[in-house]
Amino acid sequence: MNSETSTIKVLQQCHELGFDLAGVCRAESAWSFTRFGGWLDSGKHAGMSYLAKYCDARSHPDSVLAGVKSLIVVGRKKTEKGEKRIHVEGGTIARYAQGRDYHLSMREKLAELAAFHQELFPTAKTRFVVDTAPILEREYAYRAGLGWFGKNTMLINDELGSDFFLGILLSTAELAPTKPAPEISCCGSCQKCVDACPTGALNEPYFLDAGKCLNYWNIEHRGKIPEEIAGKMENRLFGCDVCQRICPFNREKSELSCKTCQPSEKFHPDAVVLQNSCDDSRLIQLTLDDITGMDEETFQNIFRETSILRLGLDGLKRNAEIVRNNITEKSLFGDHSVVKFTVTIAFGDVFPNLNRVTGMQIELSGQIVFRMGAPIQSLPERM
Ligand code: B12
Ligand code: SF4
Ligand code: SF4
Repeated sequence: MNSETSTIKVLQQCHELGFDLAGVCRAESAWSFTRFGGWLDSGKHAGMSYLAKYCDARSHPDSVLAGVKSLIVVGRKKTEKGEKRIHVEGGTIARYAQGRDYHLSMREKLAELAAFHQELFPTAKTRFVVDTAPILEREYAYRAGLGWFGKNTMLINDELGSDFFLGILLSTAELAPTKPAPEISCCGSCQKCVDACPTGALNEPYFLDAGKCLNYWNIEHRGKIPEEIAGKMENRLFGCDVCQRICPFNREKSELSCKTCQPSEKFHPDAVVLQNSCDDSRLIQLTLDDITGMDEETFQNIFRETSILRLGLDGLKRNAEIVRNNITEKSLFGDHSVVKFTVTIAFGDVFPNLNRVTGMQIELSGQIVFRMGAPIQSLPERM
């Protein structure tokens, strides 16, 4: 069998296994490795030290599988039908985490793909990865033709938008490559995601500053979340979807698996909030109080096989407390925009617990900066 025929057979199998996207690229050095190094050097990886630790390994997929020749890159949409889903009243959960952990479903499908591949190439060595190995997945997904890079750093597919996950089957067999997307980015003059990000994490488009990204803080970070970040979480209990929900490539294409589930306009339209009327029998409804009072056994039972399990009960309780505080403040001071001021004194920052002055009202969850002698002026976002 020649390499073109092998590629066609593998892609057909990907389709049969239920992957929404699939392509093949050669296992060559990552051209965006220098770019990745620059991102690390500027400290944009925040506390994700594992990215720096295994930095060099990302220069070539050989570090993941010795002798690798081809990468079969697959993409799978978030599937929710029939899955357990969790709804927390008052708090939003990023769309990707509302059902079963995608690592599990992707790995199951990739194992089947690997078995099929082994039948085609009995002597080939393979390994599959989903986030679990030092490989620049989005670059190889671009090279295999699955999509292009958005200013929000997501890999975007013209048809599917960015609501899909990536997985890679590495193989020592030689397969003919598919073509990359015609454009490296199709954002053009749009910068909705950059403008909508609540923390300015995308101020340098195409590079995400994880030290400002709410996804990093309320999912990856362990320990206390700084006050200025906590305030910006508003009602986001787990993750943040703003830069994806605002994207025209998702807005027009995304569909809700449950017709009674509508995007919530109450706080933020970024995450899909399930309504009480949702008739899904596998829907688990919780309140913020349920979470703050939860014991470990209940946590394990409810969140088993979800992405939230990895955060742990302490992390989830931390987020629930923050959301509850944010909600309380919001209902105390109404929904109007606040004007922020800075007052400065020579002795450095004081009142670390005060953040915003709203006319005569003071919100208690932020910071005011005082510096001697300077007139009161507008306070730019301090992050
Ligand atoms: C660390 C990490 C994070 C970090 C940092 C994210 C980031 N943007 O860097 C945090 C915790 C914030 C995060 C959040 C999310 N993540 Co994440 N994450 C990763 C992980 C493990 C590594 C990414 C990484 O190396 N980042 C460093 C930057 C510099 O690299 P990069 O974004 O991949 O881009 C490289 C190339 O693709 C290329 N490139 C990228 N853009 C452009 C643009 C141009 C013009 C050019 C020339 C090149 C180029 O150059 C870059 C440097 O080498 C990958 C899995 C993996 N192993 O790749 C998943 C991954 C990127 N995450 C994913 C997802 C789904 C998410 C979330 C949606 C989940 C959520 N709601 O919490 C959010 C999305 C936030 C966002 N806007 O990115 C998916 C993305 C799928 C997709 N369609 O793009 C991945 C691929 C996991 C997977 N297997 O599906 N994530
Ligand atoms: S996930 Fe939220 S905080 Fe992070 S870059 Fe996107 S909009 Fe900004
Ligand atoms: S919102 Fe606009 S700029 Fe951002 S990724 Fe989507 S198309 Fe690109």
